[in-house]
Amino acid sequence: MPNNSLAEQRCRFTLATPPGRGAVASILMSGEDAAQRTDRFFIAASGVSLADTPLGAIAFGHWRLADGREDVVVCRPDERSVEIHCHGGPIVASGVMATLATVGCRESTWQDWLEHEQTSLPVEAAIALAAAQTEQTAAVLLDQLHGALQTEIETILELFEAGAAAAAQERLQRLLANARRGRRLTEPWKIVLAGRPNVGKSSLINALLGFQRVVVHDQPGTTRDVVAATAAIAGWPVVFSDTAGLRSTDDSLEAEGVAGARLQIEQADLVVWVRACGQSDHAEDSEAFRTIAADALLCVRNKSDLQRQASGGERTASNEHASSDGEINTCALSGEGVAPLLEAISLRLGPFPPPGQPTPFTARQQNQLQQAAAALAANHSTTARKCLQTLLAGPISAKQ
Ligand SMILES: Nc1nc2c(ncn2[C@@H]2O[C@H](COP(=O)(O)OP(=O)(O)OP(=O)(O)O)[C@@H](O)[C@H]2O)c(=O)[nH]1
Ligand SMILES: [Mg+2]
Repeated sequence: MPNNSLAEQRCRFTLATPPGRGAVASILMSGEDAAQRTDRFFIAASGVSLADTPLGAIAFGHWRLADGREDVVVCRPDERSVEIHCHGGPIVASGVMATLATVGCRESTWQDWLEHEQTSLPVEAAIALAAAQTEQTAAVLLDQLHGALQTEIETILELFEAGAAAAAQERLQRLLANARRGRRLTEPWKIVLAGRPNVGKSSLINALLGFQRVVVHDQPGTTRDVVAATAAIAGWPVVFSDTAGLRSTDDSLEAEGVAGARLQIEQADLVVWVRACGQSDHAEDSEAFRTIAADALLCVRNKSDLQRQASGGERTASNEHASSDGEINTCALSGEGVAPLLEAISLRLGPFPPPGQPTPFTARQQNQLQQAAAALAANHSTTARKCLQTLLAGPISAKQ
């Protein structure tokens, strides 16, 4: 029986190269009898089976597929492992993997391959690093891969052993404070542009992105659905969401868009509240406005060109980039004020962790740290220690 559970435990494989086309695809295999299973399909040009090939030696030959054969290069880095390198078209790699499945090998994702039965900090860092979207986030994750977070948690555990609970708690709190930004290394900040219809939210998103991502029209109520666009600001990954202009309406489609906009506002890390110069909020959207925490709000006055025209082309306090009440004046059409707006957003996102700083970056890590800190505060030092030990190497089921 090819797929019985004993066989599954004995051998697994994963595609180590990214999906899509490439020059070469690499399949990793691990488990007892990996070489013998390979020999069911691998015909070496030398005539020597892989099981009889010395460890580390590279063997060339072909692979017997269900409907043909393909050239491959195989290698046994150690007793339990085999690497198979074949042509990089997805059909060839799938064909090779399909044959492995017929002899009881189980396919894993590359993430599960790394984690196997335990989630550890270096593995989480390797997975996060592979998905890093900017050089800056990659640098911080690389620090964690090199042990910054692990060493800090080991230090905290040593403080426990030495009975220094207060010092341990202080360091735990510092880690938790770092986690707020650390989570954003892997999950982008959510920035929502909101405000009345026709104030220029969509135009401003396009100006911030530097290309025409969303539809702009002189008709109020143009944007109906939430449109998201990813970008990076000062190295932080961000997702901008354009939303429907807030107003009460009898149009059920538009009303749905407005409800969606309100939901986006609730879930945002930062709301860029857009008004047009000279325009005040209506009571109906002031309500949505009031729900936004001060540290999650940035106010913008768009269409500063119209204000300037009205004041005869002169720059006044209300049409300079930053007005006296802290709002940023922009003209989405000319791009004026967009750089100061980006600067203000980047100040809100905050600085990057300095090199080498221990920084938690996953929900699992943050949860374990929170639990450890709460247990310690309640004098449950055994539980606190257990949480930290799980953090260093926990079962996959603890993954969030
Ligand atoms: N003069 C001037 N016009 C602008 C500016 N920004 C946008 N507009 C114009 O204002 C109109 C509305 O722009 P949009 O970007 O579609 O406005 P919106 O807030 O997304 O509108 P809704 O999707 O309906 O809520 C368009 O005709 C834009 O060209 C600006 O800075 N100055
Ligand atoms: Mg719009």
